[in-house]
Amino acid sequence: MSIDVAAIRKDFPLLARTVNGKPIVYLDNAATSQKPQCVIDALCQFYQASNANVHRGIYALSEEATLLYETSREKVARFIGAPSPRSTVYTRNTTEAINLVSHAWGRLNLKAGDEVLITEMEHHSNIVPWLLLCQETGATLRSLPVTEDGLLDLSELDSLLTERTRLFAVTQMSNVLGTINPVRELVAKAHAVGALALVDGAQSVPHLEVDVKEMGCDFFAFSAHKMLGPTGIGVLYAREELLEKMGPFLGGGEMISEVYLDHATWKDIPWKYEAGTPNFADAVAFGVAIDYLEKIGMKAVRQHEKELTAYALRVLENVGGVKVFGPPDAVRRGGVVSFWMEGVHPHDLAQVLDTEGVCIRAGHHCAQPLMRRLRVPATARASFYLYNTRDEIDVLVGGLKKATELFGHVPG
Ligand code: 7TS
Repeated sequence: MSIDVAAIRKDFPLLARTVNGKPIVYLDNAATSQKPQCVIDALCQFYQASNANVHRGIYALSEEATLLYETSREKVARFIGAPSPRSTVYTRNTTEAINLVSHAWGRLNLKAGDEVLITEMEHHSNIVPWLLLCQETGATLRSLPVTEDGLLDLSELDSLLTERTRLFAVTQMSNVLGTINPVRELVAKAHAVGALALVDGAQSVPHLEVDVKEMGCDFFAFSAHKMLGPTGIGVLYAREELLEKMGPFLGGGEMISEVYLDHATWKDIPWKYEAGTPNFADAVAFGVAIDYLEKIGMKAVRQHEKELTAYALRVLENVGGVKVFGPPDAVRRGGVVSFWMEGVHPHDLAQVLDTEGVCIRAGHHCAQPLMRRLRVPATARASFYLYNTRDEIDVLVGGLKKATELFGHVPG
C-alpha cells in the first residue's frame, strides 16, 4: 500500500522550485495543496478547447462543456460515497457550502429556543455562519469543549446535545490539532435527539477515505483547493430530501424553472442551488484532481501521512522547548502538527523557516476559540500531503534548531 513519493513529486512542478535559494519544503497543505501537472493541463485544455457556458447552449461546444461539468460532478459524488450527483452542489469553497446551509436550511428551520451545537475546535467558517444565524433567529449557539489532549470532550455531549438541538455542526478533522473525530458516532447521537448533522470535511476529504452515506450525515462540506484541485470550487453534499425541501440560496439565472414578475419556480436539485454562471472550468479540473487521487488510492495517501506524522511527532519531541498540541499518537490524527516553541513567537519561527525554504503557517488558523482553549495566541503548524517526505521533516527540524540558536533558548 506504499506510494512512490519520488514519482509523485515529479507530477508537481511547483515542488521543483526554490525559495530564498533553498529547495522548497512545502508544509502548509492544510491551507491549500499544490497541484499536479494534469490538473494544471486540464484547466488550460478546457479554456483552449472546450470553453462555453454550461446548461444554456444549443450548440455542440456548450453541450460538450456541460457534459464535462456534469461528469466531474459524478466523480465528486462517487469520491465521497454520495448516493447520487443530485445531492452534490458546487459552491466556491467549504465556507460557502456551510453558509448555503445556514441560509437555505437555517432560516427556515430555526427559531428562538432552538439550539445549534458546534465544537471548540471548529474553523471560523463552521462558527461564524451559526453565530449569525442564531443572532438572526434568536436561537442559541452551544459548543462542545476540547480536552487537554485535543480530543472532543464526549463526556459533555449528552448534556449539550438535547431535544432543543436542531443541528450539530462538527469538523471531521481539526485544521489545528489534526484530531480525527468519530463523526459516525456523533451523527448517530445527533439523530437520536432529532437534530441534523453537518460535517465539515475540508481537512478530511483530501486525506482520508470518506463515505457520507456510511457516515449518515445530512450535510457535508469541502473545498477542491485542499485536495490538488483548483481554487474557487467546493462542494456541499446534502441528503436529497433536504435539498428538495430547503432553499433556494442565491437567486438569479440558471437556478429557476419559470420566472414571472410576481413569483418564480426553481430548477431541480442540485441546480436550484447554483445561481448564475458556475465555475465550470475549475469544476472540470477538480474532476481530474479526483482521478489523480483515486489512482493513488486514499488508503495509501492516509498510510503515508500517518507514517510522516508519527515521524514528525517523534522528532519534534526531541527538539528542546517544543510543545506539540493535539492527540499524542498518529492514529487519532491526520497530517497536521501544531506546536509552540518556548521563547520564539510562531511568526518569528515561520520567518526563520522561510529562509530555509520551509513553508509553514503561523497564526490562529481561523480557530480563535481553540487558541483560547490551548492558552496560546497562535501556533506554528506543519501540515503534510502525499508528496512530503521524512527528509523534509528533517529540514523543518533543522530550521527549528536554527531558530532556537537565533532566539537564544537554552533547551532543558
Ligand atoms: N473548515 C476547515 C476545517 C478548514 O481547515 C478550512 C480552511 C475551512 C473550513 C475553510 O475552507 P475554505 O476553503 O472555505 O477557506 N482551513 C485553512 C487553514 O487551516 N489554513 O488556511 C485555510
